Amino acid sequence: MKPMTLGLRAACAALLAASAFAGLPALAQPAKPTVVIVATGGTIAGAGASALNSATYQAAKVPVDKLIAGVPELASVANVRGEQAFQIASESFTNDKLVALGKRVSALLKDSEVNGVVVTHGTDTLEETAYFLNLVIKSDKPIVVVGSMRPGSAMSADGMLNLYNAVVVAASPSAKGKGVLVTMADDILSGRDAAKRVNIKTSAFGSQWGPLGMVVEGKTFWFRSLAKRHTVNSEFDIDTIDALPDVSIVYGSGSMNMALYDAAATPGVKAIINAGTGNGSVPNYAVDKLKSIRDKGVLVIRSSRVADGIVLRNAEQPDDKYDWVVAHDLNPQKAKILAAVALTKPQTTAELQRIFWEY
Ligand code: DAS
Repeated sequence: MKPMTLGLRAACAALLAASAFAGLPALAQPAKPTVVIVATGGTIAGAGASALNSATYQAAKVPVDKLIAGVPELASVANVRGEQAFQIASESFTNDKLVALGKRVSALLKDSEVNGVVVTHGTDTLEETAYFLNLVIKSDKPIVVVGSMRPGSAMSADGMLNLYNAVVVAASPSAKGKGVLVTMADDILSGRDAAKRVNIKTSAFGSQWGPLGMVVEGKTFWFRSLAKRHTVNSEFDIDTIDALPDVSIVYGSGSMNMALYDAAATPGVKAIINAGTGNGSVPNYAVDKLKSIRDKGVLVIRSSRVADGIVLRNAEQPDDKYDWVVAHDLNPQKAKILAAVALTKPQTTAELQRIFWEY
């Protein structure tokens, strides 16, 4: 009998191996994580008349199930299901919608079957919602807020990949405990300091402190973590918040009209964010107005209209003397969110200043 050739021997070995496993159950594939997409509207759900309409379109038109169907690759990343919380352009977000969204996200993350949540959102106030959730959701599971600068109907639309990246991050165990995240244009930003820095490009979002990481071809790469308190380390809890107090922003410039402050400090307003020039400066002719507002029990918080930097306490303005608070590195809209969340409980000026330094 002719000796078996190498090839025949290999074929027999393969057959033996296959038959040996034939009786065993197929190697169990790890269960895919479950990610819930909570849709609120925005450009990522927008529709324009033609592929050339990258900036002329209607936001908040496409329902969440169509968004998911538009990115079939999501199915390889996670078991994905969608909910339509709202269908609005995000400039129309209100405090009651923020609270309702926060409560829904919190409830979803309490479900042991849910590994992460993605919130699709307009880009105009995405930074406020992301920071709000970062302050009040008591979970270390990934929460990713995502939008797009072009509608899905436009040439080179950015929404599909932004959404895919958001689901990848929300499904990633490595994203746990990092606070609320924002995935835009391949960056993974912290919800705390992500901001819309350009109002018409796909590279619109950034942070003066840089991204936390990147997501590329379905993989996450991390380079730093947030140094501030958030989510499970926050003293604030959406489950104990039913409404947010009114906080106004007054935008600083040369030759300001003092009536703006009167209009901002209407009854019920708990704090005014002064978006001052430079390092949060207050014109000499406005100091008495702000002191009188403070005397009425309204808190005065100095932020800056300048995008980057930190507003220093007692630098050009005697904050101790006037009993004012500084917003640290927070832009005026983020300062408004933090002040509103903080003032769901009574705060002394010193307590509020601590909160602005810790969050
Ligand atoms: N109006 C904008 C919004 O809904 C559109 C967008 O960029 O998402 O925030």
